[in-house]
Amino acid sequence: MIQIRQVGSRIGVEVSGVAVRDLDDAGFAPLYQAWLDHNVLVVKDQDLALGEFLAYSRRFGVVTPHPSKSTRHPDMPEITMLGINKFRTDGSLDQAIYRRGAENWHTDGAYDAVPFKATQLYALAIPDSGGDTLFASGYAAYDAMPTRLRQRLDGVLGAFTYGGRTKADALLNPEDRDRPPVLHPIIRTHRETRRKSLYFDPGKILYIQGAEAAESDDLIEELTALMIQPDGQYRHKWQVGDVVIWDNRCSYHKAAGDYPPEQDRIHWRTSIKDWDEAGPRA
Ligand SMILES: O=C(O)CCC(=O)C(=O)O
Ligand SMILES: [Fe+2]
Repeated sequence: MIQIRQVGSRIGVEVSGVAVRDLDDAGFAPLYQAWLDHNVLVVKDQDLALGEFLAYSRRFGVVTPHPSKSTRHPDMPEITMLGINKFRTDGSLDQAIYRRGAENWHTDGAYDAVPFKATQLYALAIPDSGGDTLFASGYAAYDAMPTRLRQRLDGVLGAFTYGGRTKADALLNPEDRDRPPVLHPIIRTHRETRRKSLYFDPGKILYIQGAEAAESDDLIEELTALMIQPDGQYRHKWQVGDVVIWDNRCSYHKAAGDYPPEQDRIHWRTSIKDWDEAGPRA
């Protein structure tokens, strides 16, 4: 029996009693709707082969290989592996792999002209302690913006790159660094829900277009301070077999990055774009 329950007051929904690999279109529809309504969808107790995870991910959109080529699965470039090859051959810990996603609250793919619609993870190994993923609602962030700030940023674009102002691009191959910035509206209307959210990523933004440098820095600081609303958060404590998908158009996330490094924390990940990639931004 399928059970759907909300796990956070403004973000997060958990589904149990369903095998995602067996779903037909009618069975998938309530999951997709629950995801749109709650930004983060957790499905418990799955047992998936690589191809099954990819097939389930494709129900949400177009699965796109991630620009970090070194962490792609050798047989299936659409699958990124998180937590693999954490230790270098000399035994030292590779922080870029261990702390991937843990430096900042962020949204995935803001450096692309068409950012990722969604990111999905499947948990294969989970440490005894730590290693949670934190989520926060971009709708709650928009709701918290003072009128003055909403008016200032209405219709305004931000410029984003992979490494942002600090050039944190250790996971990219040298030939993939220094890509030109892309522009996205800071206040974004979600194509499917029609709700407004704050589209922002403090680690990837370079500047606010049309603002003087000092004002741009002030705006970035102000948005960074308000993007995470206490009542807009959900913290996911992983279990092996969890499949979690989040909507990068209207939420932020961050790995806690605090687990014992000698223990395994391994996920498969897919990066999903919108169906109409050539069309308007979702
Ligand atoms: O490992 C995690 O908890 C999330 C990492 C992350 O930011 C991502 O997969 O996009
Ligand atoms: Fe991420």
